[in-house]
Amino acid sequence: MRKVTVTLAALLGLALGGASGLYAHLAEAQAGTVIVQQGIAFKPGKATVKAGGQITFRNEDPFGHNVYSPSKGGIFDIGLQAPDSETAVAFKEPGEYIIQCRIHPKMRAVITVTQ
Ligand SMILES: [Cu+2]
Repeated sequence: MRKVTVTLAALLGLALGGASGLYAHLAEAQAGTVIVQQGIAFKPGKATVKAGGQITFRNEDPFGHNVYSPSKGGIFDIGLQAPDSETAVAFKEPGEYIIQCRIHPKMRAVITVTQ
């Protein structure tokens, strides 16, 4: 199983103050969050992580996927992710990041990074 760590440059963080109360408990419960790529979908489609934390993307489909974010402040692209591989991405800046797959444009998830 291939494991790669990608660190975000995170030049511009979008500080979102409003959602912090709601997601505070979730963030703690989901330390070490995993999002799987399964059935041409990200599952779960939403996740919350504290700033500096990681989300691991694991491909459980029998074909390749990609994970990238076009969101300002969190732009990254892990390239082709082979079946049965996983990639951990660190999110440094608080904000909300859209996650997509270049191979399957309908695949989409939202990562909320809290303080
Ligand atoms: Cu895909």
